[in-house]
Amino acid sequence: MRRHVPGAALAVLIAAAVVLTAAQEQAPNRREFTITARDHVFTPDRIEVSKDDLVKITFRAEGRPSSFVIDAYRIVKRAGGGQSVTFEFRADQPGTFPYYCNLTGDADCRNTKGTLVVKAR
Ligand SMILES: [Cu+2]
Repeated sequence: MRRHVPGAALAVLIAAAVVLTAAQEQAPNRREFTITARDHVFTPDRIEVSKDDLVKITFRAEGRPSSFVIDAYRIVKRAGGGQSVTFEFRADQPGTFPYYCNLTGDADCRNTKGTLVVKAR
């Protein structure tokens, strides 16, 4: 037996679906973190986001200069001692990525490490 859906009701349903889809595409999750480097330690040393989040990081070097590098995202940021740098990126690659300091003036820089986790949706 065939059921008849009133045309107006169908139009409302379609309109609602279109609005929901548009909202999901236009409103990425925004995530904000402050990461501090002090005495060759990043705090926090792990951040977790979801794929396609828009990630804003304020990177601050306490004391000596430091840098913040994520190879897979081609991020290389440097902050002078006592200074901050703020940047954004879209977490479009899922996976686990190290972040580290690539400065060479100080041997301990190579031990300044953290982990970015981008979870698949
Ligand atoms: Cu360093």
